[in-house]
Amino acid sequence: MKKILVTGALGQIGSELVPKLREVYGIDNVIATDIKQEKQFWLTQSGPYETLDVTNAQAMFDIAKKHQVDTFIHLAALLSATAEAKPLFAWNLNMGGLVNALETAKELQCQFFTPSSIGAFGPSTPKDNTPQVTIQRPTTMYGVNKVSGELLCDYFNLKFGLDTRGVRFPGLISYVAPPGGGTTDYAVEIFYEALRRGQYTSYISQGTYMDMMYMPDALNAIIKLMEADPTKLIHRNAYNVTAISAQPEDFAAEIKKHIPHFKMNYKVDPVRQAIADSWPNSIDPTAAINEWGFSRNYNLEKLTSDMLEKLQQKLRQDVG
Ligand code: AKB
Repeated sequence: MKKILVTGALGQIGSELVPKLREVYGIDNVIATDIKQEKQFWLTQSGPYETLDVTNAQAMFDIAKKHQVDTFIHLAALLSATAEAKPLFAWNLNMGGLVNALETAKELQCQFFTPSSIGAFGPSTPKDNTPQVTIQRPTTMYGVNKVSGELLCDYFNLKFGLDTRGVRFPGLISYVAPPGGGTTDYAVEIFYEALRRGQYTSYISQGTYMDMMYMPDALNAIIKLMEADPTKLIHRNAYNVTAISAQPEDFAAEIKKHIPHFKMNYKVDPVRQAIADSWPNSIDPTAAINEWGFSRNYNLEKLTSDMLEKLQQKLRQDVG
């Protein structure tokens, strides 16, 4: 990775991945792109930035060529709940953007990364310790996009020799940029509401397990996979990765250790609950561990204390 283009750079992952990549590979070697033009985003001022609608294939190619990139990190996509509300729009954006990104990467012979998700699994997938290779019959538009994306990345690798790599991310927890439109977003909102109001109403019911991961572990996973020896990669698109399997009350109990008066309420949203119910309780990351040394640093306890500390600082700065 010498010159890297990132799409969806102002989203939840991009907002932290771009600064991290700039730290490792140099500010001028990371081209951040996003459909948003707003000047107030600090990322647009802190290094190379281009406005890009990923459904515009020519514009994407022109930007990538202009900056002579050798690595393409394609993050722009709608998350599960939004995709379910606007399925056709989601198909066009998620798949159209991905095809354009793969074509650009092919023309310019770039290394390629795009995230898949636990959403690539469905109700007929084994629920516990879900294997790397298993039944993938998702019942959501997001899941259909993710499985299609995994297959498309495999196709570009097999057919054109493109160096495609990906992971199936669980719910990502972070304090820099909010996720927006996901099913696992409750696991981020709970921290904001715990600090602001001392209580949170969860739209996911008690007893619903899903995989989660703290953002620093997710960023390390992307960089480690992209730096991995290609001859070792058998399951390129995409690797199961996870750090925590938790239900809403596990987060509440952990937060209570820091904020004893914290109170959790439940008002289940049937749409997001149905999506969560169709996903695994926990996935098995053994292939990622064996093939490129995936590891996680944050369990629920460590994540919770770091998240509360960093978010409190952020909220104080926002007020001040
Ligand atoms: C979502 O909830 O849609 C995402 C995901 C697990 O892919 N966070």
